[in-house]
Amino acid sequence: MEKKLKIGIVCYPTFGGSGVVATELGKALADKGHEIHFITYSQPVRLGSLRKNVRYHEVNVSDYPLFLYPPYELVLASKMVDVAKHEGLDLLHVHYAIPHASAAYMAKQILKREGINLPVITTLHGTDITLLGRDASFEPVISFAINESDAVTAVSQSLRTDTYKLFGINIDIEVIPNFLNPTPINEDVVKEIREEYAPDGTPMLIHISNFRPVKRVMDVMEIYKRVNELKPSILIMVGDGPDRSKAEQFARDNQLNDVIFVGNVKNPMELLSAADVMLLPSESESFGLAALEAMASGVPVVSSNAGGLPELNRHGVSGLMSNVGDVDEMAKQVFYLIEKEERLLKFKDQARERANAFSLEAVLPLYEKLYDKVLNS
Ligand code: GMT
Repeated sequence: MEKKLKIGIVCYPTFGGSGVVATELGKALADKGHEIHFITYSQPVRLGSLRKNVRYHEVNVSDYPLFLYPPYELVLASKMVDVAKHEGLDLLHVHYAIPHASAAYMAKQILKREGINLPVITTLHGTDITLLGRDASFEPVISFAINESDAVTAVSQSLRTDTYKLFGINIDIEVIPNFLNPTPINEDVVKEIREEYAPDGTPMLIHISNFRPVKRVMDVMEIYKRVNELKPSILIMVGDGPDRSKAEQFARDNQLNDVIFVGNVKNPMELLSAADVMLLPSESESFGLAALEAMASGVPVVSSNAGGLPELNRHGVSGLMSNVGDVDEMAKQVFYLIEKEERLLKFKDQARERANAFSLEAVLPLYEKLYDKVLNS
């Protein structure tokens, strides 16, 4: 793509994978010379210090006593209109159907009245489809917002299939997988982590998530308990969320003294580089960005085979997979990986190699091509 564009990116600015992907996409596009305008309610966690070609527009919802629920979507739509008009956006790329795609629809209609055409691209990430799609109170708005987008992408084939199954969709959904933009690793920090948490070659297992029920963190604990009986190891639990205290209680009740809960970490790449095996037993996972980050750090993944995970994790290559809830099998698989150093090293290399298929170089052109198509249609 030759022409440099002005692109608005709307995402959840939090620790979730969708925010990470949207932020990394924006940063990569800015590096290629496009002008990127992030429109979010707080600065995206992975944005870091502001850089060339990147601007940030905060959406502030005033808390009037009149509102029982502050109307975030309306303020977001107004901000989209304002940025599109005054910055001269060529297109808006929203991540998540609600409220972002529905707010974008409203912004688009307002701009249309003023003679401005603002194409909207919606990227579906998962929970808006796999969880909210089953909820009748959201379904009509999600279907409408998807159908009214100028282009729609899903982060895996599995998510695309689920979207067609759960919603009345009459628009083509293109699969563009998530990607990783590698950040330089500080090897001294990796060494320090290893020395602090897992000295003397003790295997270090890791789990990263938002500790929501869909992540099945209690399965992580059950798997670790079994593995630890076979081979003493360390488990690092990264992130925070509703099931964290339950998992902490389980560790105390079972005297699992080598489970360390580190909370949310802005950039987990050093922690990952120090780890040996990643555990991701999720109930559903449209892609599994945390697994990709692990693989890119040379960490094989023991995961469930839910959703889009089989499109990422290659069984017997980048890691191993089992049915959701089969903690006995997953524990056996972790032990199989850490039992022999030679085997673990082989899996580590293979995980790194598999992650290359999801490099920025491979995926960024797919988004640029889509922008081109939408703008020329
Ligand atoms: O996993 C979550 O609950 C967070 C959610 C998000 O908003 O980031 O993750 C979804 O989008 C990620 C980025 O595309 C995917 O890697 C995750 O698999 C997906 N989560 C689920 O499908 C549960």
